[in-house]
Amino acid sequence: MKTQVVIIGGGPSGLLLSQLLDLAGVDSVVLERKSRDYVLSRIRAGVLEQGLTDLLRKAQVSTRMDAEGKIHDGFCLAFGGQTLRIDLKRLTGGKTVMVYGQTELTRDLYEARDALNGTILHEVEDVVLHDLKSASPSVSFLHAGERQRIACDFIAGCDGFHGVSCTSIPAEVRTEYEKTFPFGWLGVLSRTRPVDDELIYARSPEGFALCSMRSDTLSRYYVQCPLSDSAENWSDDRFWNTLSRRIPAHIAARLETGPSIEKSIAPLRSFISEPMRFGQLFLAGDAAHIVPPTGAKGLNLAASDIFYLSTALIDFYQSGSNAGLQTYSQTALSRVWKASRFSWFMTELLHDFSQTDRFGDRMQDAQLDYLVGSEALQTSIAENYAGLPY
Ligand code: RFL
Ligand code: PHB
Repeated sequence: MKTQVVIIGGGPSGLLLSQLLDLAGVDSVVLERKSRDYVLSRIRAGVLEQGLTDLLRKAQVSTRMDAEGKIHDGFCLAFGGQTLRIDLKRLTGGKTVMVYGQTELTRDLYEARDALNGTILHEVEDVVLHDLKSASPSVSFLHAGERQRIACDFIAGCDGFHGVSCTSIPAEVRTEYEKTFPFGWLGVLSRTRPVDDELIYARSPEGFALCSMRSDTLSRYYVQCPLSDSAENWSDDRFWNTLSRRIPAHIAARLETGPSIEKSIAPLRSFISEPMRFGQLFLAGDAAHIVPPTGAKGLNLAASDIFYLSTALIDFYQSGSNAGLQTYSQTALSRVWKASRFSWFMTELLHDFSQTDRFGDRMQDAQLDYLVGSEALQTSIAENYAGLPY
C-alpha cells in the first residue's frame, strides 16, 4: 500500500489533519489502535478556542457544533467565599470560547471522514515507523491478523501521550521536559442541570473543584484528589458532598445532583518533547506535549499544531515549498510553551498545596487578592484562556 501521509492516531488531531489534507487533495491513511466506539467513549475536553472552531469550519465539520455548542463570554473564579468573573469578551476586545465536548467533535470528524470515504484502519497493533530520515519512509503494523506496510512521503505522529511516534525519535536528538503535579482530578459526568451558565473554577482549603458542562442537561464536574486515589473509592454521594463543600455556599445551594454516568481520575502533568520533527516524522497534539487541564488548553494546542502542520503539508504538495515544514517544530513549540505556562499558572493558582508548601499557599492568597484589584492580571488571564493567536 502507498499514500502521501500516514497519520498515526485517530483522535481529534489525526482526524482533523486527515480531513484538512483531503479537502486540499492530499491522500492519507489513519491508523488507530482502538475501536471507534472506544475512542468515542472517552470523555475529555469541553472548551474550544476560536482558533479551533474556525479550523473546524474550514474543515467543514462545524454544523452540529454551531447548532449545539454554547458560546461563553466569560467564566468564574471562586475563592475565599467570593467570586470573580473573568469577562473574556470585554477584556479581550470581543473573544469568546465555545463549550462543545471533545467526544461530539470527534464523532463529527469521523462522520466527515466517512462522507469523503477517508481510510481509517482501527485496532491496528504493533505500529513501527521506518526510515524516518529517508525521502521514502514507511509504517508497518498488524491489522486483522496480517502484517502490512504503507510507504509514504510523510508520517504524522498524532498518537497521544502513550503512542509510539514520540519515542521513535532517537533519544540523543530528543529532550523531554516534565513536571508531575502531586494530585489528580476526579471527573464526573451526570445528567443534571449545570449549576451555573458559565464555568466555575474554585479554590478551597480542601482542594480545587471545577463546575463545567456539556449541555443544558449534562454537567461535567471535577475535584482535586490524591494521585493514589481510585474512582471506586468515590461513591456518588461522597463526590457530591465534596464538590458542595468546595464551591461557594450560595452556588452549592442550587447544585442539582444525580447518578454519575462516568467517573474517572486523570493525573495532572506538564510534558513537552522537543523537537516536534525528525526527518519525515512530524508530531502533533498530545504525542508531543501534555498540559494539566486547568487552563483548558490540551485540545486547543492539538488544533494549533494541526493548523501549522496541515498548512505546511498542503503548501508542500501545492507549490513544492518546504518552508512551512522547516519551521513547523519551532512555530508550534513557541505556542506550546506559552500555553503550558498558562496551564501551569492556573494549576498553581487554584490547587491546594498547603500540605507540602505553606509559603506557596500564602502566595496563592496574595496572588488572588492582587487579581481582584488588577484589571491587568485579569486581562492576561482572559487573553490566554480565550487563546493566543496562531
Ligand atoms: P488523543 O486524543 O490522545 O488521541 C490519540 C489517539 O492515538 C491512538 N493511539 C495509537 N494509534 C495507533 N498506534 C498506536 N501505537 C497508538 N497509540 C495511541 C489512541 O488510541 C488515540 O485515539 O490525542 P490528540 O488527538 O492529540 O488530542 C489531544 C486531546 O485529546 C487532549 O489534549 C485533550 O483531551 C486535553 N483536555 C482538554 N483540552 C482542552 O483543550 N480543553 C479542555 O477543556 C480539556 N479538558 C483534557 C480535559 C484532558 C483530560 N484528560 C482525561 C487527560 C479534561 C481531561 C480530564
Ligand atoms: C471540561 O468541561 O471537561 C473542562 C472544562 C475546562 C477545563 C477542563 C475540563 O479547564
